[in-house]
Amino acid sequence: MVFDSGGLYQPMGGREIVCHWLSHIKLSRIIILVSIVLVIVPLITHYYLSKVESNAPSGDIHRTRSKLEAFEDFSTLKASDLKLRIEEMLRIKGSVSAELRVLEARRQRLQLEVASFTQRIDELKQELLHHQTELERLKISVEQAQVAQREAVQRNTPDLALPKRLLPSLPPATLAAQPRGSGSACRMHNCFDHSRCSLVSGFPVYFYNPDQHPVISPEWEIEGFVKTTLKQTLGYNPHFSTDPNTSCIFLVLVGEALLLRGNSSSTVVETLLHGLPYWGGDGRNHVLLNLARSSSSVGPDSRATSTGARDVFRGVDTGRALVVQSFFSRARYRRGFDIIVPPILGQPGGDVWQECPHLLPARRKFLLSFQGELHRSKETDREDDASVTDRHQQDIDSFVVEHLQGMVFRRTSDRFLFHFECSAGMTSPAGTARLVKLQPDAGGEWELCGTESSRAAVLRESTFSLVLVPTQVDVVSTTALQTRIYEALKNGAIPVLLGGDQVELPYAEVVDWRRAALFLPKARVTELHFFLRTVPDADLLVLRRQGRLVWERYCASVQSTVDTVVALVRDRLGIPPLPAEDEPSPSVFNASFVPLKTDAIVPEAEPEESLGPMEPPYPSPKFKRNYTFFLTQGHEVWNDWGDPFRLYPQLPFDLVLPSDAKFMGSGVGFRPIGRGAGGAGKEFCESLGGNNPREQFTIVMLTYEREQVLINSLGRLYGLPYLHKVVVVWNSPKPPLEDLRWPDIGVPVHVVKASRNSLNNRFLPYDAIETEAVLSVDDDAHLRHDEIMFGFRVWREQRDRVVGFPGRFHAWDLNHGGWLYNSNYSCELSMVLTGAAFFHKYYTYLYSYWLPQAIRDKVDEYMNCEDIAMNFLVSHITRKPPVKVTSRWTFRCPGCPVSLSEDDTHFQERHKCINFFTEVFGYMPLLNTQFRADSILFKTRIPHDKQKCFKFI
Ligand SMILES: *[C@@H]1O[C@H](CO)[C@@H](O)[C@H](O)[C@H]1NC(C)=O
Ligand SMILES: *[C@@H]1O[C@H](CO)[C@@H](O)[C@H](O)[C@H]1NC(C)=O
Ligand SMILES: *[C@@H]1O[C@H](CO)[C@@H](O)[C@H](O)[C@H]1NC(C)=O
Ligand SMILES: *[C@@H]1O[C@H](CO)[C@@H](O)[C@H](O)[C@H]1NC(C)=O
Ligand SMILES: *[C@H]1O[C@H](CO)[C@@H](O)[C@H](O)[C@H]1NC(C)=O
Repeated sequence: MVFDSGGLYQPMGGREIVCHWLSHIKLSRIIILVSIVLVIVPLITHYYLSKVESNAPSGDIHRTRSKLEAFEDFSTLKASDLKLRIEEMLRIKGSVSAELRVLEARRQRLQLEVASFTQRIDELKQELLHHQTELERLKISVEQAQVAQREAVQRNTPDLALPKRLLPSLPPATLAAQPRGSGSACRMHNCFDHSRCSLVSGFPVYFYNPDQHPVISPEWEIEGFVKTTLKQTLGYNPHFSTDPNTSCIFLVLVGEALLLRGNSSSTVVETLLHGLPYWGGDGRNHVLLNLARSSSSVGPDSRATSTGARDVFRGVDTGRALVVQSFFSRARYRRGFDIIVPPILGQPGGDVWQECPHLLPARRKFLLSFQGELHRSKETDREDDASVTDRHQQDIDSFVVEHLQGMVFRRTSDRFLFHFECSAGMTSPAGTARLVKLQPDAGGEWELCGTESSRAAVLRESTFSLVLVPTQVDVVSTTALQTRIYEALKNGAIPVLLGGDQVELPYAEVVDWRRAALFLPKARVTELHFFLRTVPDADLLVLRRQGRLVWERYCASVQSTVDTVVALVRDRLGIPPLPAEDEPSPSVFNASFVPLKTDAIVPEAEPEESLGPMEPPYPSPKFKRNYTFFLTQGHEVWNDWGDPFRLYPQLPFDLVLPSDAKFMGSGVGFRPIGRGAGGAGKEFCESLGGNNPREQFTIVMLTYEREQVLINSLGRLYGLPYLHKVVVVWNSPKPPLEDLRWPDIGVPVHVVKASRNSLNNRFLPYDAIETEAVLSVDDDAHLRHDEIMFGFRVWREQRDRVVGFPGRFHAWDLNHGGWLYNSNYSCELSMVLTGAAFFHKYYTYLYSYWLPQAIRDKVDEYMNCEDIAMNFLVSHITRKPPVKVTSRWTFRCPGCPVSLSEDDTHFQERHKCINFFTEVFGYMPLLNTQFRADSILFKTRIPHDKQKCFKFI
């Protein structure tokens, strides 16, 4: 209410009165009067106006007039009258102000009322908006459900699931004895009984207990270590079976001869072999393991000149059995049938990573090193065709050696270490050097000098390690050669095989050796130095890293050798591996207990936009590529990111279809935006789009005795689109309080009872996780729905990476060297913490079963660093940095113990973790990135009738 004097009171009249009066009264009074008038006039105005208001609408104007007329006589009044008048005026003033107060109160009341109505309107508008969003969402949901229904109706190829393993029921039938030597032409198609190995058999492997069925000459000793270890490790192999009736292949450990005497060994071996209960006349589907073990890992009391495995099968009729060993002559080796393995040199037990040096620096003291001595056996002096060839080869070798020796004296900054004769002085400081005759009957073999540790010392100082293949051309592999390669890989010296074109390396049909070693024909020895100098650091490190991968995965121990042999035969047959095991997820509640529910969810903040449809639960399809994935991605599985020993339900590397496929016959499961026509925000929110079929994600939340924090976090997930399930890992030994009220958020909340309180539980491959996408969040993390949705969409396009919100980096310690963990603001990051990040379920298997145990132990020791370990793992596998996603606000967690993450010991531990993990991996796998994902139309000017992808991000 504006109090305006202009309307009813005439200002002209007022001024006239004053003028008239002035002429009669002295100046001194004038001032008083003026002030009085100045006070009174407005008061009167108030008064009359209030009268006007209260007595409206009629009669009041007249009354106002009469009052005003009284002022006409004002001039004629005496001072005493004036006083009276003033008193009256004051009285009037009093009543006026009283009325004013009332009015003011009323005004305020009305204002309040207006405000409350406005608020109500706003609320209603909000509600309307919410209902519209909800309606919108329901509409989308209905549409999506219809699409899903149509899909289900149209699908004419039902999911295949073979009901039963097809297994043979009898041991191999005994066939009539084959003529001697008929096995020499064996290949898989003519000597292998495929009928025992159905695609769905699961590839059972029977192992003859070497104590019950020893295949060794009575004069030989089988080495206890290999026998015991093999028995143990086979127990860990999932294909291992004790039932010969149903098995596909039969493993036979053939005596590792430590000592060979006499001449009848071949007959003895043959008799023992043919006497095996399931030999079946020709040894079909038998795999004869002859695992070499070099003397250096045998105890000091053992015979100094013990041999590794020689060709124990010389003169033995092995029939149709596959032969697995390190030594093969060209005549005996049946490519694609027999298997070359590295010698067994690993120490029993212990993590293999501890045996490897750091991959860096790229260049070491010596560019190239070689230590060995050419062994010339009497056999090569025989006068026949082979020896003529061998002589020629010996000439070549002499030339090679001469040339190499010349290289040392050339004017070059590169350093070489060549010893072509073993001598006590050079090999080991302790002077215990001795010649290890690994292949006494193989002429032209380059024998190893010194002990394993003295050789390792040299290899660790060498960038490249020269491997001279035997002079003999009729061998495809020798134990000494394989030992050299094994030791070079282990010690990070890249093997350079001079004459590499004439030999075969272990598991060559699956392992791509060209990524781990260099091959040169002997004739190129003159170009060797030039060639090595051209290798840039990046390639050098790739070669070295790949070498270590091959060594760790396929060579390092008895276990890896046996697993690889089994996997290789299985791979040949096209049978898929057995599935990786999920972790059982027992509920924290017993079967009879029904947890209490909260009455109704009051969403903390209304979603202001429709983010996606509400869908019925849709677990990701599993095991769709059992029989094809080894065909299309087998190379990567064996040589890159894969694990050839296990079958995983899905992989982050699964292939994508060409874009047109989804519109031309392969559209099942796809949800193209605008049904393929595309579109901005509105259409975008209706479908997932992208290159992958529809899917949902699982939230995994680790919690420890913070029930209310957890319950609040769960409540905030109400109405989150594409959420399949929430898996809460209950790390506390105490079960949740019985009267704890759990929010009903529209999707199942599965509370898993953890077997112990460990941060590693966050990454267990629980069977309750039925989607590929896993969103790992801290129990106190506060993520908005649009942030989660956007993160999910980004992850769908970066399925092999960690995609999330809080970024951190590893910084170089300028003062002390080594790595520091850093959480400061930075324009570069290398880790995304798993307190709020998406990753593929595949990585939970790798984290739990594949990562060296030392890392999980360190996580348990510090109760810290599990997120760093996960980033290491993923960057190691992919060689890519994680992806940071824009959040609307900086990631925050209100209930977070700020003190904890800023706590000094917490940081100190994280520094230590980073350095320790680097040691385990042998290099720093983390990579830097300056990339952050925003939604496409973020900060883009778009027409008003179009919506952005997200309102705020
Ligand atoms: C693929 O392998 C998995 C795990 O062994 C099995 O559950 C699934 O039924 C198999 N699928 C087909 C089509 O054979
Ligand atoms: C394997 O088959 C044989 C012959 O039918 C039978 O005697 C034997 O009990 C079977 N063994 C097993 C483990 O089933
Ligand atoms: C299940 O748990 C509830 C509460 O913890 C307990 O009262 C009840 O006896 C349990 N029932 C069984 C069968 O263990
Ligand atoms: C983070 O930045 C502050 C201020 O620049 C600095 O004092 C502190 O040392 C930094 N912390 C780390 C871990 O680098
Ligand atoms: C070697 O074989 C011959 C003929 O079979 C036999 O007479 C001789 O005793 C054998 N020598 C040894 C050490 O077994």
